[in-house]
Amino acid sequence: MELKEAEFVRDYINEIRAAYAVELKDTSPMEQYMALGHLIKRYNSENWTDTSKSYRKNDVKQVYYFSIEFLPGRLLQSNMLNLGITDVVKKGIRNLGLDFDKIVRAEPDPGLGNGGLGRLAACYMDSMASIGMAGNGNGIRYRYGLFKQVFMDGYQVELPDDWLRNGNAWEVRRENRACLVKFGGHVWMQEQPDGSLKPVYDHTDDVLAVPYDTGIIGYHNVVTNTLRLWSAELPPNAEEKYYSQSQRDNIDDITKVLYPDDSNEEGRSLRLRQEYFFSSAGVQSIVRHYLSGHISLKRFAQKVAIHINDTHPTLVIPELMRILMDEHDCPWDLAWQITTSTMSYTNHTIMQEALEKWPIPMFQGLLPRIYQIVEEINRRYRAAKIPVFGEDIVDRTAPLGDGQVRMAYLAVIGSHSVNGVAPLHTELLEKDVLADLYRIYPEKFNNKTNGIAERRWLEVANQPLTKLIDSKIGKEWHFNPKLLQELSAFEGDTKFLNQLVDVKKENKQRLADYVQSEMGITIRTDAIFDVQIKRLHAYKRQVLHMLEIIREYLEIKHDPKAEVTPRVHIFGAKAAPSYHYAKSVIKVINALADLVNNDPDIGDKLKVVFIPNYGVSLGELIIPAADISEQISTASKEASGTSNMKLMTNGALSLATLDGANIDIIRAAGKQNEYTFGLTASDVYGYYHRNDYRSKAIYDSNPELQKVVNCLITNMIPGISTEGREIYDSLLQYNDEYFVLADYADYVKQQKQISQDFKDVETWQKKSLANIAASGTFSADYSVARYAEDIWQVPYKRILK
Ligand code: H53
Repeated sequence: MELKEAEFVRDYINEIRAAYAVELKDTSPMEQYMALGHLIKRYNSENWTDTSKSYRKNDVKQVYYFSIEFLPGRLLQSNMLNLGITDVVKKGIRNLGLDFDKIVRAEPDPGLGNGGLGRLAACYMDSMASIGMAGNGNGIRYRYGLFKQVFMDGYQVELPDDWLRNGNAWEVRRENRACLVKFGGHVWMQEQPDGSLKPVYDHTDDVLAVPYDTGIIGYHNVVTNTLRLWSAELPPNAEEKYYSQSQRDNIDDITKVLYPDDSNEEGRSLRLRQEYFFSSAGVQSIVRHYLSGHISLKRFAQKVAIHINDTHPTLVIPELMRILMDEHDCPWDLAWQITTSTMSYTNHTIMQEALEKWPIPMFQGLLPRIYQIVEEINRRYRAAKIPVFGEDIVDRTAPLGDGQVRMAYLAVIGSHSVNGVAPLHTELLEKDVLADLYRIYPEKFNNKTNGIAERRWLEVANQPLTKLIDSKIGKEWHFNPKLLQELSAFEGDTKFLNQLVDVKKENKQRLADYVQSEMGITIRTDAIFDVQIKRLHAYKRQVLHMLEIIREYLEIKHDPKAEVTPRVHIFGAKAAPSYHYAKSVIKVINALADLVNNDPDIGDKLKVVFIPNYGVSLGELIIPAADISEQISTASKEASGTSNMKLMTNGALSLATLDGANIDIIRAAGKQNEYTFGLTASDVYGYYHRNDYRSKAIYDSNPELQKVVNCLITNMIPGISTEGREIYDSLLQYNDEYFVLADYADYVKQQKQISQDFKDVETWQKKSLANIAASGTFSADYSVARYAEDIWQVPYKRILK
């Protein structure tokens, strides 16, 4: 948008006065931020209204991306960027004598997700708007986001994330679009005058779902889509009907807090209520919107695509069936045809414990009508498939089985498309996790490799690098990230390579300043910044990284005078509050950090920093500073990974197993520009099939490994007698479920190679450049374009080269 500095300054001062009735000089950074947010929202309001109007006028097919998590990150800078007003606003703010960085930091980072899944949903929202596609988000407005992590005595402590305390500048509450979501009660069949039966749903517990909309601003294209998050409230007739305190609490609880675990579905009834709540509210509002512009539901699937992000929103399937049949008198077959043509599903994990299953009695009690529909889906599925495929395979894949509602199977059966998120992951779905369903519906399966919002992770997070890239290849890559490839022409340009070194140094300094001021640890910027940022989980193997740190420590202790390449090991990771083992790993890494960082023999050769409260905002600080990107999951377990892509685009070299999208990154940037190691997915499956993995044998045959692992139980690291033993036992007594010891030697070899290679600045920088240049294909712009073409069948405007 066009904005003059003088106009901005005038508007901003007025905004501050109107909102706070004080002079600018007396406002806090929070007030300055809120006023700026409101002003930018107002500047963009016409785009938002016009976008909705034009979708309606042109009867454009809409995509609704249902996700129980969205992790958008702070919106101020990315909205300014996408509107093209960054320079003007920054200048205006500076000339008013305010500190722009402080204003940026005053914005709470909405923690409405746990990790990769929620961040992916947010990246996709950005890209859908940016390529000019009618894509809306649908989720939950949690009053408390993911807990704030602090460390006390090295242990993780969780504090509530009261992110709405000062209000939310970007959202619009739309009470007039609220709808009722019904739980519990009874269903009975009432005979109609024509003799047919119609379900009547009685004595329900009703919850009012109120939408809060946030405009998702496209990149330089006047498009603004909508992210709709639902909040649970008392129904409007609350005064007339008596609600006990516990009923009120039950309603309040639904959208109170995000479940802080993304890898272990505990099957709690509150979680199921959350899932039905936003699925039902979302589908109701979609049908209502559709019917405001169409007379018949017959063409619904031509105008609406609903996407199920992981299994959590799977109930959109029976919910749409319910609305079509019970509220619009659709016969089953037509309703089913409309529903399956509308729905598509992405699977994000092969981990069994993350595949949702609900006990039937709980499900039926909470959602009696929805259960009837699921039962009928189940009955018809069995009736249709048993004659063709036999009873065994149909038993194994039916939506109901073993006394449970199996959400992933329901999602596959009720959708026209099922995709994994990286080629290896999709292959494993087809061959293993969903192999039976793949046999029955091979045509539904496809791969859509994940992507990232390139602009946030470069243009917002790494402005120095962005400027440097622009100076070399212009700005067209902002619209077509694959054009970053043009950078490879400068591989031999020593001056440019040196400039890249300077940029990295500047970013490392920024992170070092943060670490100094927040943690009191001094780190040197000429050290290798070796970064592992992701949820704490056994399969992501922070333990392997930890063993390497112990090894490096022992090596320096053994010969303090020997020359080493200095290193800083940087971790960011939250553990689910109930994940005991993950919390022990945090404690041990923190204890190790204390030991290493304070040992005079070590000095600044080796440092370990576990930065608390990792999230999108910290990612923006850490990622641009990284030299090494640790992507060391047990092969087959990480469906895709996306931090691998963000780190790559910021010039980090991957130290990676052949897992998830690492494989594609390695292929894109060239094997010689990454460090790969370890078992492959088929090696891992080989061990499973033969059942012959013996971690103890590996331990017994490697004296160095013994020394390292033994440090967990020898008191060398103070204060971890319980936690060290727990990890030690997991590796040896419980046979090392994630093959840490199997990969240890190969991993160490690559770490040693890295220490060697880092000394050759020019060669290193060439590798870094190769990563940046090849990273464009991992832009979410291309991913959503492929979803649009292959799955959703919706148009988009940007021409992607
Ligand atoms: O989803 C990411 C993947 C990543 C995978 C992650 C994920 C969650 O964050 C939560 C639940 C779940 O089933 C999967 O672990 O590999 O990159 C986005 O696809």
